[in-house]
Parts: sequence; structure tokens; C-alpha cells
Amino acid sequence: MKISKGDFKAAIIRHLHSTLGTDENKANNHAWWKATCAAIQENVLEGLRRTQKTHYMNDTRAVHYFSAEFLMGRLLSNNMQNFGLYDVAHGALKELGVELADVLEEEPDMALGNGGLGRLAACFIDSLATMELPAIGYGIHYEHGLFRQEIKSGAQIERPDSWRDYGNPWEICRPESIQEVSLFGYVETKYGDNGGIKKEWHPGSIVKGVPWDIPVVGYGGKTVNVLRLWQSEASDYFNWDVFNAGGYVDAQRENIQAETISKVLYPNDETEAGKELRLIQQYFFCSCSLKDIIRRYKRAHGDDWSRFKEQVVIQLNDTHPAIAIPELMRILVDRAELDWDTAWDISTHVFAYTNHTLLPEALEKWPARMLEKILPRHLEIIYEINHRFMNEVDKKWPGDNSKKAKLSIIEEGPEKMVRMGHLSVIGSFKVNGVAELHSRLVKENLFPDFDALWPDKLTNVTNGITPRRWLKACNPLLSELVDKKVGEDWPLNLKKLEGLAKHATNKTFQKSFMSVKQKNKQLLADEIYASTGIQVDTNAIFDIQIKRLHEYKRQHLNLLHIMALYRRILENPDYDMHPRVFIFGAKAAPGYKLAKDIIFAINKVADKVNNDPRVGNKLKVVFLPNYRVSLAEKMIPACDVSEQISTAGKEASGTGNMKLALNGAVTIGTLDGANVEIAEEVGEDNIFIFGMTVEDVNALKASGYNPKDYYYKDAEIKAILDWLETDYFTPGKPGALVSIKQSLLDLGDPFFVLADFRAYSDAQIEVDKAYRDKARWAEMVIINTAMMGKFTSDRSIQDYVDRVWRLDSCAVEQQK
Ligand code: 26Y
Repeated sequence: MKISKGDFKAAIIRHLHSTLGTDENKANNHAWWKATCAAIQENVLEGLRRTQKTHYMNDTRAVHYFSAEFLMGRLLSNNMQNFGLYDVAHGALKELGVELADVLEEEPDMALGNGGLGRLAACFIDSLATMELPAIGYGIHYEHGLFRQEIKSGAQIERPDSWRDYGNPWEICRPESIQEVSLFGYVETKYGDNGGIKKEWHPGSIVKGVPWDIPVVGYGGKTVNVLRLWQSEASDYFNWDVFNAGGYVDAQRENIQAETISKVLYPNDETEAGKELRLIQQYFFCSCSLKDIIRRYKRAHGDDWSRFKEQVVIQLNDTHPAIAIPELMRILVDRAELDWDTAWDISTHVFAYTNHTLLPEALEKWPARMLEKILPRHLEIIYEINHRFMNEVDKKWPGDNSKKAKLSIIEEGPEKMVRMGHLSVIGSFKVNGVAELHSRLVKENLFPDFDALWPDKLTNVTNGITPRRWLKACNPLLSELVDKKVGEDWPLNLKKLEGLAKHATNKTFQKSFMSVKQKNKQLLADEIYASTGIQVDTNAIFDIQIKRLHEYKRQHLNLLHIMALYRRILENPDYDMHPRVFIFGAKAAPGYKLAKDIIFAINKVADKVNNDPRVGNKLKVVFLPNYRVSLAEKMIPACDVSEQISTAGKEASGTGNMKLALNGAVTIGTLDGANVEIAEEVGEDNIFIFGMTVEDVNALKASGYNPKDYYYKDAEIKAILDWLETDYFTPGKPGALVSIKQSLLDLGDPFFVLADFRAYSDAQIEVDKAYRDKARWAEMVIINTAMMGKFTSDRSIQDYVDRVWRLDSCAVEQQK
């Protein structure tokens, strides 16, 4: 289905007139954006209709991706690319006197996620649609996505995100598929005539789940799947008695409570807060989604449950949707009246679970008391699952109570806790980690006894990223160059990039490649100037660290090294280094004090360094506010050096590492997460690996790590940490940056920043040397792009299909 520029132009004008009620003369960029979206949406909806019809007619097995987060970013550019309409739209708007680039900037990011886990979900649904796999994403229609970050006097301020304030042109409300969700109340035990017992949950409150569908267009525009997001509303079980008795205000209050459920995305990642509303959010979307799946199944199979596990597979994106396991059991046992064993057999063939973290503070646990109050029947079911599982453990390790305590879903203690990770492993047929190293550590350290019990359950699927967004769309200059060298089908077959490798030492190709990089650096320099007023030299090395702010990701290691360079320059004005611009993007969880302190410190050091005439152009530090998907798309193509410096064993995978390398950045990194596999692909000559390995970290911990040893033995480390205590960076406010020093010296440096500092600094000297050899650097850059084929999310999805989902693709019939 090809659309001409003329037809597209007519469609835009038609929507300006009849959808938006304006015209070509009055329209501002926002109106042009909406009209362009509406014109594209015509194609999207046609594709959606065909896809749904095809899947229905073929009664396909489908994967249901349950995730509390989908970090989609902007959709217009992506949807145009995927329909092959980008150039058509560009030309049509041009003839209307409108710049497509300006129109694209009108779109607010759809930021319904925190970071890696949410963006992974977005890349995965892109690949699923591209690979023509029957799939549906299920999540929450948050009214407010991740907060907008402002920087005031160096400190992070959070402002509400309002992505749908002026209407979202992509989403479609489906009132015909509204679901109702029960909460609170009590469980009644009923004794039947035949001696059997039946449980009946009498909920204390009911809320409505309203589905909003976001179409997900595959590359090539053949399959259009959906992301179905649930919005909470007061149910029609409105308390009319109270209302009629004159309690209008009280009745309204019920309304507001129901709507609170999908109001806002929790901004913490990797720190479990144990908040009641969060549990309600999780149950809310799982319950709606399961009912939706079952409604669809029953339409084809009636009350015959025997084929359910053949038709349905549900992937749990971390434990956030783990409550779906007892919910499905409740539906099967209490509602469908299947016996427990039949229900459990279905359930454990339907769920699979992905683990994204080993950090103890990120592992979800809910107080049993909280579950009892909100979901009393689910707690009973969890106890029953656990009881039966404990019997299984006893068969494997007879009489071993310590094994039972270790494996139990219930953690005993002053407050009984429900371990959602254990529930997920027990209730799933497959469990995967997200990179080779991480999956090994899941087996060896997190779930070793589960691995002994079920040797085939734990597996690996290394993460990936969609090359459509993360190269083709975000880096048009490089894409064009790549097209010419290896052909145009690399977005569907990323291994094709390997064809670049043979040109890595070719002078002409090096020149073209590096001139693209230079142009992308200029674009980012303009962006930096516009948003911070800082002028940067594009001949400098662009050194970028972009990710959520976390101690384990060690932005403060980067900062200490920047301070070391600054100090070296002050001590020796001839200090020999190639000019470098250190660029950061990071949001801190609002309640994470030290993370916010690190952002503040980066900004304060930046102020000083950038305005010190003794430094000149050698060193610049930039903190770009409000890091998000659309900003990442501007930063990544311009990067020379990619900072991936987490403490070994802590970063499950990382995916920014893949995006940066794909766009021709060279990594400086630890042997952590997917860095290990990136190093395997590019070879050790084309990456700067430094610092302790997982084994080194464990050994140092075992021998008793004392960060003060490094402080007293390394004069530079001492000088930098002491510097933080003065008012040098915060004039008139000595001690404003002291919390960082304290965490490193007095609180034991839990992420081994000081232990790795010297190795990091040495590796940075190697980076500097390598960059100065222009030909050598260009070769490294090209090899990095060439060898990223493994990290397409299409490969990840194929691994899931082969190792977990057993799913067939389904060609959608196209318009003639
Ligand atoms: C429990 C709750 C507070 C919570 C909320 C969000 C816990 C964790 C998260 C998010 C975790 C996350 O984003 N993990 C990242 O997943 C990526 C995709 O697999 C990995 O690449 C990355 O290493 C990992 O930190």
C-alpha cells in the first residue's frame, strides 16, 4: 500500500479541517502534528483491523507481555518509518510550508516507565510486531508518566508529566471491553452437601478498568499489534444509597479513590517501597488483563479450558505482575470450578518470568498483612501454593527445614512477608535472566536451590534493542551511509552490519563515517547550548553517561575522575589530554537522597570547571536536564565514549550500552551485564574494559574491604575527597557535597568506587591515547557499529520464541 505525496497532503489538510477544526493558515505546529498523526493513523487502523481479523480467523497462540512499565517515547516518527512514509510525509509537509522536524518536536514522550525495564518492553513489542508474531502488551494507563526533571541551582526538581494534556492522537478507548476489578473485603468458606468446601470472596470495593489501545506498528507496516493499557475509574456500583441520602460529597470521594489507582507511575526503580497503592496498581492491571484474555479465549473455545495453555502464554516483566499467578488460580478454582491440580497444571504452563535485578533492595516482598487486607483470597491461595510446594521440597530434601525456610514463598520474621520472586519461579515454567553473566548469577546466587530442584527452568535471554528506533530513526545520516555499504535491509537483519567491518581500515570510509559523527556532534552541541547555555567544542571527545542515577551505576566514579582531571590541569597547566566534554543525563528517584546529591555535585563541579579560564576548552561538564527517550535519540548518535561503569555483578544487562555502541561509540566499561557480550562481539582491542570482576569483588568483600586503605594510599583520591568537603564548588556553603565523601569513607563504599578508581583513571588515559590516533579510533568506531548485530531485540524475541514461548508467526493478509 503506497501513498503518494499528493494523497498524503490531502489527508493532512482533511484532518486539519474535519478532525481539528482549523485550516492551513491558522494551524500552528501542534495542529500540524495532530493532523499528521491522524493521517498516519488511517494506515495504522487499517493495519490493526487486518491483523486482528487474521489472528482471530487463525485462532493463533499469542504471547501476552505483562509489564507495569512501557517506555514508548514518541510514536509519530516511528510509525511513519515503519510504514515507509517518512519521506512522503516530509515532502508533503514541505509543500505545505511546514518543517517535519518541528512537527515531530511537538509530540510529548509517552514516558510510562522508569528506565531499562520499561524501555525493553517497548523494544520487545516493536520486534514482536515486526516479526509478525501474535502478541499483546498489557500495562497501566498512567495519567502521569515519569516526572519531568528541572534543574534549579544545580538540584533536581520534579514536576508532573502530562503526556495527554491536549489529547493523545494514537490511543483508542475501548469501552466495550471494560472490566471490573474487586478489592478488599473478606472470604467466606461454604460447605457443600458432598463435604467439599468452596471459597467465596466478598469484595469490599469494585473498580472499573477502561482499556486504551495503542497500536504497535511493525517495520514494513504489515502486522499492527496492540498495547492495551488500563485506566481505573469508579465502577457503576456507585453507592447510590449514600448519594440519595444527601451524601453526594462522600459518593464523589469513592470516585476519586478509584481513579487514583492509575494516576501516577511510581518513580522508584530498583528500590522496593512496599506501598499499598503500588500493590493495588499491580493487581488492577493483572486482573483486567487476565479477564480480557479469558474473554477472548472463551469467544473461541467456550467453557472448555483444555486448550487454554496451548493458546496463551504470559510473560511477566519482573515480579511486578506476579500477582497474576494467584489471580489465574482463583479464576480457575473458585470461578471455573476446576480442581486444584488441573488449575495448577494450566497456570504453570502459561506463565514465564523474567528477572531483571539481583539487588536485594529491588526484590519485591509484600507484608502478608497487606495482602490479607487488599486481596484476602489471594493470600489464601498463595499459602496453598506454598504448602504444596513445601511438600515437594520435602521429597527432594527430606526433613531439611533450612532448605524449606530458604525456598518458602513466605519469609518469617517480625513481619511475615510474601516473596514475589519465589512465587514467580514456582508459578512459571521458565525463568530467565537478561544477559549471560546475569543469568549465571541468578542461578548461582539468587535461586540456587530452585535451580537444583528444576534444572531446566532457569535460562538466559540476552536483552536487545530495536535498530529501527535506535539507528534508523535516530541517526539518519549514519543509516544512509550504512544503506550504501550493506544494503537497506539491515533494520530487519542486523547481522548485515558485519559487512561494514571489511571497510574499517579504509581511509575513505573512515572519513565518511567520522564526518557523520562530527555532524551528529554538532547537532548535540546546538542542543546543549539551547538547553544549558554551555558552549562545547565538537573536536573534543564527547563522553556520555546516560541512565537512571544509582550508586551501583557509579556516576560518582565518573565525577571523581572528572575532578581528578580538573585537579591535574590546575596543578599542571600543560597537562596533556585531548579536550573532552563529559555529558550526563540522569533522573534520581525523588526519595533517593544520595542520588540527588550526586546530581547536585555534578552540576556544581560543572559550574566551576566550565567557568575556570585555566581550564579553557580542555574540560567541559554538561548535565542535560530531563533525560528521556526523545533526548536519548539526540545524544546517542553524537557519542564518542560510552560510560558503562557499574560495579561488576550489579547491572543485570544494560541496554544503553548496546544503543551507544551501535551508533559508533566506544565503550569504557566493567565486565558487567551485557558489556561482557559486547566485548566478545567487538573484541578486546575495540573496547576499554577495566576494574574488578565479579570474582574480584567477592574476594575483596570476603577479605574485608576498607575504602580508607585507598584513601590513605592514593594521594589523588584523598585530595579529591577532601576537596568535596571544602566550599570550593559551593562557595559559601562548605560541606554541601560531603554526603558523597561520607558514603565512600564512613558508610563503607558499598559499590567499590574507590577500589576501582585507579583502574578507571588508567583506562581513561588509554581512551585518550586511542582517540588521538585518528585512524585507529575510526577503525574502533566502525567495528563497534559493525559487530552489534547480536543485540537487535529481534534476536532476543527469537530466543524467547525458541526457548520459552514456542510461538508461530502469522502473516497478515495485505491490501492488494
Ligand atoms: C520494585 C520496584 C521499585 C521496581 C521498579 C522498577 C524495581 C525495579 C524496577 C526497574 C528495574 C530495571 O529497569 N532494571 C533494568 O532492566 C533492564 C532491562 O532488562 C536491564 O538492562 C538493566 O540492567 C536493569 O537494571
